[in-house]
Amino acid sequence: HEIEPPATDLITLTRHILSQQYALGERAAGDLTLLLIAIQVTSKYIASNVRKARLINLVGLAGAENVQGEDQKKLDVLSNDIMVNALRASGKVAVMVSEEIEDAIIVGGSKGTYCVVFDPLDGSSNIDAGVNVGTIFGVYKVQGSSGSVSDVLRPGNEMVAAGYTMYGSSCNLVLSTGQGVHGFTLDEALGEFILTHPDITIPDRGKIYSFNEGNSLHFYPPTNSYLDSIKYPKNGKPYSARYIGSMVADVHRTLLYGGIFGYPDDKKSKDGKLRMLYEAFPMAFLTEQAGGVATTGSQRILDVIPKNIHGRCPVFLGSKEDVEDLKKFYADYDGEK
Ligand code: P6P
Repeated sequence: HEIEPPATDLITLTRHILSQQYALGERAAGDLTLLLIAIQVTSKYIASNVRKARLINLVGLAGAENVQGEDQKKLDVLSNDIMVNALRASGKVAVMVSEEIEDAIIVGGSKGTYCVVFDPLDGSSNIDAGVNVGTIFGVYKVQGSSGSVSDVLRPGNEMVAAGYTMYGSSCNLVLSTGQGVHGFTLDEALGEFILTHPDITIPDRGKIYSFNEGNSLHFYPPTNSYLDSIKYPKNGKPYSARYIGSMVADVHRTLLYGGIFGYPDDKKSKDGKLRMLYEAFPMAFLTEQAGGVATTGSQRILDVIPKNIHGRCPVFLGSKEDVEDLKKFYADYDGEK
């Protein structure tokens, strides 16, 4: 049995970004390339902290002191600081919005040409249980302003790039710059993200639904009607339920296996739970780039205009046929909302 020779033509994330930018005619290593490389470094650093979190008491609540006598930071606060510092240092960012920070960060005197919105460690409530968590980010190009909140209160359809890094059994970075969706796996020996999932394409229909049915009591009728239609189908097999409770992990599985992920609006949460800028928009961008559909139930997620930087919206995304089925139940509904 022939031993496979080692690959001699590794496509690293850096090389992939450069080749995509060259395809766009940006011969020099442009600003977006350098910004994405900065984001890549933050993912590696966060990955190393998540990996050793339980060993150096980074999980759970802050309180303990570390060797420098600084307050031990919770992993999500640490991840936030890593991203804010790296993005500021890149010199490419005019405005930042983080899930961890109340107000937008305007990078003073910036010549930055991009705005980055991010959740530095989404799903962090799951860390203590060792469940996959992730970083989610979206990128807007600044339209010639010196940087203000209005540069990010824009619909997701104006994003130029989006992605996530999932910290689990391996470290996977999934990225789109508008030319399809590509997945990379961190080779810790090399310290490089290697292209392992080129051109991720979501199946037209799946067999999995991913909702927190613990909220069914509060769901509006169309949500429950849709779920009943796949749990008690008139013909065919019922769908399987998979819900990890960490958006990055649930969306990653949906992109690869197909099906539908939903965090609905309901009587308890009028706008749902997930934040537009750094959860719904980036994941909707990736879903559409992978050939899927992402809706609030009544409109395309990427067309929603956020009123404030931490605004929420309902999220249903995944295989186009599954999401279109759900939209029919919403279209026919004109009851209480
Ligand atoms: P629930 C994690 O806290 C998170 O923000 C997302 O990662 C995840 O999809 C959602 O909330 C889970 O919320 O209410 O089902 O626990």
